[in-house]
Amino acid sequence: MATNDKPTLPSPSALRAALSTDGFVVIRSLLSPEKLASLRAATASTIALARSGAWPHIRTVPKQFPPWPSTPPDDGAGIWGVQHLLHPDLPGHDAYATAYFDAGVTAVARALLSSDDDESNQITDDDLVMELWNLLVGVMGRDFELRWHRDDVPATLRATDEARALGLDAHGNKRATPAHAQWNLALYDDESLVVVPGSHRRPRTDEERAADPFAPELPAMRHVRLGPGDVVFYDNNILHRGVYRKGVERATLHGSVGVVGRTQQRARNVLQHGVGAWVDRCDFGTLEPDVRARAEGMRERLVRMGTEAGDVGFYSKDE
Ligand SMILES: O=C(O)CCC(=O)C(=O)O
Repeated sequence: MATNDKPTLPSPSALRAALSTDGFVVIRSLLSPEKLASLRAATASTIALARSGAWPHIRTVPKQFPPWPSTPPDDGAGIWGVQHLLHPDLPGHDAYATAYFDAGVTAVARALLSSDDDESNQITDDDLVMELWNLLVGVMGRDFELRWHRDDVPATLRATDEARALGLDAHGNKRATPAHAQWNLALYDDESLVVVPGSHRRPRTDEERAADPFAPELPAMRHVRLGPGDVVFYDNNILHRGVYRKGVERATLHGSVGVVGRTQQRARNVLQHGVGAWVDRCDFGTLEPDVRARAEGMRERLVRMGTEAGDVGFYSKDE
C-alpha cells in the first residue's frame, strides 16, 4: 500500500459496495508519514491544552452526547474528545485543516456520496459541505464506554419506525444516496470503535433490543482495528459503540462531510455542535491553493446551509 501523498484507493464502486454491505470500509495508510508526524505533534499540544481546561470545546467523561461542560470534570474523570479542530482560535487549526480537506480523504468521501446507478449523481468538490472535525482522545482517569447506539436513530423506536428512520425500502435497501460521509482517521493504533456489520440495513434484532446498552458482546460485532494513518469511513447509523481503556494512547480524528441540498437534518446535526459560532472566521490562508479553494467552497456552502436551516438547539440521546 502506498504511503505517499497519492495513496492507492479502492475504486469508487468497491468503496460504495463495502459501505453498503458492511456499513463501514477501512482504507489503510491514507496519510503520508510526514502528515502523520505533523498531526501527531499538533494533537499532542491540543490534548494537553484541552486536558488543562484551557480549551472549552471538549467531550467529558462520562457524558456520551452533547452538550458537554466547558471544563474537565472536578473528579479527575477527564475528557474523551476535543471539538472544533477547524476553529480559528485553536492553535494548530491549520494542520487540522490540511487533513480535513485532504485530497485523499475528500476523494473517498466523494466516491461514497456518489451513486453507482445514476450517472448524473456523481459528487464533485463543488457539492461538498464542511461539517464536523473533532478529535477522539485516550481516557486517563478511568475506563469509559459509550452505549450501543445509532447516531441519528433513537433506541426507543419500534422496528417499523426504525426501518423508516434508517431510510430502508421494503427489501432492506437504502432509499437514497447518503447525505453525508463520516470517518475516523487514526494517528495511533486504535481499536476503540466496535460495530455490528450490516446493522445499518436492518432494524435491531430482538436480541439486540433486549441487550444491555453497554453489553460487551453482541452477535457478529467487530472491533475496527486501525493502524497509524488508517481511516474507517462508516455509516453513522450502524449499530456501534466506543470502548476506551484507561491509559491507552489515542488521537483519532473524527470527521464528517455533507452534500449540498441533501436534507436539513444534517444542518441540525452540524450546528448542534456549535460550528455556526465561528465558521465565518475560519482561516484557510496557509493551505495549498487547490486545497484552499476546496476549503473555502465547502465553508461557504455550510454557511449557506446554516442560514437556510434557521435556529437549531441541542438535543440529547440520553433522554
Ligand atoms: O470512539 C469512537 O470511535 C466512536 C465514537 C462514537 O460512537 C460517537 O461519537 O458517537
